Amino acid sequence: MQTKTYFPPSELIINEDGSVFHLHVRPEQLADKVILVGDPGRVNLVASHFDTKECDIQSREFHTITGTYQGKRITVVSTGIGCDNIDIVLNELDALANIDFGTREEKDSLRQLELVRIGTCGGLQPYTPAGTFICSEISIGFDGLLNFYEGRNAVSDLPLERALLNHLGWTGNLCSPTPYAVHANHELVERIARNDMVRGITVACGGFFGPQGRRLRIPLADPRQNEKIESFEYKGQHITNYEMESSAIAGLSLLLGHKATTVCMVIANRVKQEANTGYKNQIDDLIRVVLERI
Ligand code: R1P
Ligand code: URA
Repeated sequence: MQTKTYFPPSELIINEDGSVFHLHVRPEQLADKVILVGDPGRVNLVASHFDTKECDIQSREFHTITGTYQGKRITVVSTGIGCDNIDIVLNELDALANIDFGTREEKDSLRQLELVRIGTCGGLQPYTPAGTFICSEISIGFDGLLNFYEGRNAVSDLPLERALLNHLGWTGNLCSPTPYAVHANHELVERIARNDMVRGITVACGGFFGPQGRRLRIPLADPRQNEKIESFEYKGQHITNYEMESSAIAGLSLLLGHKATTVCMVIANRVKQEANTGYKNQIDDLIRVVLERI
């Protein structure tokens, strides 16, 4: 008989109240449908549409509310900014679903979560002006997170990674960490994006400025980065947007067996050099669409 893996207290940290270390959520408080947002303030906006609420938990940048929307039980969690936080949120959500907190052993059967990130992004094509909703069919991580996990190559689109690196002509420091390309869950993309969202390739960066080709006072290692990103084409698809979390969400979900995709509203178009700072009301439209379709 196969022995089950035991996860000791140093590896899976459980708080005294039975909640997981960073999120402070207990296993019974997690729904199968999960909406991830960056801004902790956006959690209240999502939950303002809920018909019922069963918990409201705040811990650091992680704000979690579980409730129901038209009969669907949904958890909304904020991740803060960046893929480093996604490593925490995805691993802790999966632990809540798939590890028995009493025995500290993996459960016998997989509980699959459905994860949809609702975020903001920078548009990289003339057809993605401010206000556009973009669904990430593929995410390319410039953040390096997935490189630390076994199986990284098995879940990645290696030919796409190679084609992009050739197109960028990057070597040395610019290739460290190596970019990884991962696909969102196809069924979820079809259900969430339908025919009214732009679908595309999203690049998730390890920063908002230099890594997204924004030059303020520090010159960039590759001043032509965005020009090259915008002109890249692979199997008829283009890179549509920059944000900072979708690659880690798609990659870790593939490794853990969950369904995931990211939808973002464009708040700055890099080609047109325009930004919309009054987007906070408009993102509610995207929230409503996702709540209907999740
Ligand atoms: C940067 O301003 C932040 O906005 C985007 C980026 O991914 C990054 O987190 O997403 P959110 O609006 O979800 O935070
Ligand atoms: N979020 C990003 O990461 N980049 C942008 O340009 C806008 C929002």
